[in-house]
Amino acid sequence: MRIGIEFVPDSPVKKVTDLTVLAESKGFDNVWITDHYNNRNVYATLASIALNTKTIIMGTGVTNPVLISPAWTAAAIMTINEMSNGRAILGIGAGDKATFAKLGLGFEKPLTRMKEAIQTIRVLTSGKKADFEGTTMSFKGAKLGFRLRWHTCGAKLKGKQVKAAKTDNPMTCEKCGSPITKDTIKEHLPIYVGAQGPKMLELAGSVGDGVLINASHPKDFEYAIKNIKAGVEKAGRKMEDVEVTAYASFSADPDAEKAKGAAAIVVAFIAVGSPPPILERHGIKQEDVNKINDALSKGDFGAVAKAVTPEMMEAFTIAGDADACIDRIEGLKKIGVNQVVVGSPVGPEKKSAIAYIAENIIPKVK
Ligand code: F42
Repeated sequence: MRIGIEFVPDSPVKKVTDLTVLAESKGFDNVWITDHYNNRNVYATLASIALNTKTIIMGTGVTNPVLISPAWTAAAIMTINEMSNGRAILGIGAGDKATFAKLGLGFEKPLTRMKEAIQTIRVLTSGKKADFEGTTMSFKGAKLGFRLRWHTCGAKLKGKQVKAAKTDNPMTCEKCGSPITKDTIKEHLPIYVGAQGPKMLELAGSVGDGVLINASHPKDFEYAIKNIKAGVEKAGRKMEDVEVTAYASFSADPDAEKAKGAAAIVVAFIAVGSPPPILERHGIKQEDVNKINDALSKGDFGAVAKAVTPEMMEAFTIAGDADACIDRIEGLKKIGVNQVVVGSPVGPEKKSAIAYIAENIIPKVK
């Protein structure tokens, strides 16, 4: 089980970077930075993180192929990959329909667009030319002007070292002292698919190195894994090829009620954004969700928090003291989740929650 953390860059890059440095020092494996046009830019944030950390794996969590061309995305994520010495992951999803409407952008064929974008990004990030006529996009000989390859020890490789690896006379790595062979060269950029719907989950199973599922409850992951498996089988792959990641709302504190209180507003937003089948899956009444909508329309956040029911808390967040969070993570592990991302709000206060999670949860679930 890997443990990641999500940050929303709605505060200055320096603050998000400092929190990531803290998370890295406390043993978190991954950091995921959300991408919304109205926040600090995701790649500027990742660039700062790349230069200020040493081991943590970093990803967009998630960008989209509507607002940003896959060619631009390929160059941006490979720049972060270069700056971080091969620690970048591209997280990509269909995008936020509500914000696209504000930007005058459409949301046609989101699944097809994702499929074509991933195909293009794979070609471009492996240094090849994209010549592609799709339904939602087309490329006529686009190619990145740089190509990155590393030795498994993390050393960046030069063209002559890569060339020699293909011969019987490989060169020795200056960093680790072992030979650079074609089996020890790392080039592949991992792509994780943000997915909720059945077809998107299936696509993630067919083409993703991982899948980021915005959910917190085992029932949602049972459903998701069934669909991911269908994609894995169609593509002749294995489930081990896809890292199933719970991109969960999370709030931990020694005082369980305080932890739950901090998560209430996040849970309210998830509840109002959830389609009827998800509400039904968790036994949540539409009339209870309507009460949140009423309070939201009046801007009364006190009433919003009060309108959140215990069923909503159970369904949409992992919140409580360490024992409660460990129980939930162990449950997710049993059904096939490989990474849990500690998402918003993390806890009543981010820095102390990171320390609390690192000391009391991470050692028990790893
Ligand atoms: N969105 C953001 O904008 N920013 C973020 O930082 C962000 C983070 C994030 C993290 C994890 C995660 O899982 C999602 C995240 N999202 C974020 C949301 C993400 O961008 C998507 O909005 C979200 O995942 C919802 O997408 P979905 O997987 O439910 O897919 C939607 C688009 C959907 O309708 N899927 C259908 C399905 O069954 O999966 C497929 C629809 C389909 O088949 N469409 C056809 C096609 O060709 O595209 C066309 C059908 C027709 O009738 O034309």
